[in-house]
Amino acid sequence: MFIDYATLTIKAGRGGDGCVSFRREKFVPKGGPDGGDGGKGGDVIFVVDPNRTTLLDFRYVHHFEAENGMHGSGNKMTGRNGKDCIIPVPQGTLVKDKETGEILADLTSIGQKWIAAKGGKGGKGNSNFATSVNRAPRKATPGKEGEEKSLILELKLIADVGLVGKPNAGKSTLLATVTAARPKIADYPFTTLEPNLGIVPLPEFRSFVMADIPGLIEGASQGKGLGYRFLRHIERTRLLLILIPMDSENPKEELMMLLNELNHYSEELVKKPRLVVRSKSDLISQSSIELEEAILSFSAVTHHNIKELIYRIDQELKTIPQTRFPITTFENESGQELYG
Ligand SMILES: Nc1nc2c(ncn2[C@@H]2O[C@H](COP(=O)(O)OP(=O)(O)OP(=O)(O)O)[C@@H](O)[C@H]2O)c(=O)[nH]1
Ligand SMILES: [Mg+2]
Repeated sequence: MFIDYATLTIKAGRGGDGCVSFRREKFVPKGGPDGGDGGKGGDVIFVVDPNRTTLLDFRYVHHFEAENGMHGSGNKMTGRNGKDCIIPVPQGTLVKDKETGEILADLTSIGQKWIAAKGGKGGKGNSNFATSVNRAPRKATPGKEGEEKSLILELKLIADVGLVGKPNAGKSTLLATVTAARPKIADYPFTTLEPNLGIVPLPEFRSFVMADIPGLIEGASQGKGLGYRFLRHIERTRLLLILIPMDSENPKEELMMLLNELNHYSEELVKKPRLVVRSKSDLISQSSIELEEAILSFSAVTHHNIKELIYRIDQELKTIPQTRFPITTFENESGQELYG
């Protein structure tokens, strides 16, 4: 899943009607006109909320309406304005018109507000229409309808964690274990040909995004294998998770090789915060060689230490500032741009 996607319909409030009313006074059968104006209909407003990270909420609620304005009343009372409908969205939400596909808004900064549908104006009460020749106008205007729209929301997911390892290290298996993503998994190298993203759910409605890329081999920076050209997809991740399988013949050398390839690609990549972990802990045996740098071992097959792994990643991410923009763009085989 590269792009989180939702469709919804919104309707702004209708303006309240203007009122036809006349002052009632003793002995004056018809006083002057005193009909008030209708209130304005509420707007539908999108607000970028730092606590949202996905569009999951919109899977369940698809329709949003702002309140109508109240009608005007006698005594020149203006109707109350309708309440706005505020819709919190994650940073990076792109809003498109569902019919035309036109981009209506790109909501990129925290706190940014965008009026998605304007509420209708209130109508005028008859007190507005009195003239010297018509002192008792029966005219008032109705409130205007609020705007109504069908929208598409798209969220460009930016990965927080990038998985790095040799082919067959178990990267895709880990992604499939901890997210709803279903990448291809097989016991041959270069199973993964394209990056995969998944959302790792955390307690309290938090989450982080994990990116799985093709495996890296020695000489990758000279163009060997596939992984190298995908490294740019993890350039903007906040944390690298380096997987060294438990059955590696020389874990230390394997780690050095991976770091070397990262370094060849860019110094920034090798300087990026990282956690080194051992995958396939179920394969631990007499011949398994220790790796000092590794903080833990886990198995995607037996689920040994999976919770602990997620916890450690989450703790680490909490220490790394969130730099969500600019965005990395993924490209799939057909050259179509996907976001990551
Ligand atoms: N025993 C064991 N096998 C695992 C584990 N995780 C993955 N595997 C197996 O290792 C093989 C490779 O797994 P993948 O997840 O495809 O490896 P990858 O790192 O994504 O490989 P590439 O996409 O080629 O880079 C598959 O046969 C998996 O079933 C594990 O925790 N324990
Ligand atoms: Mg893979």
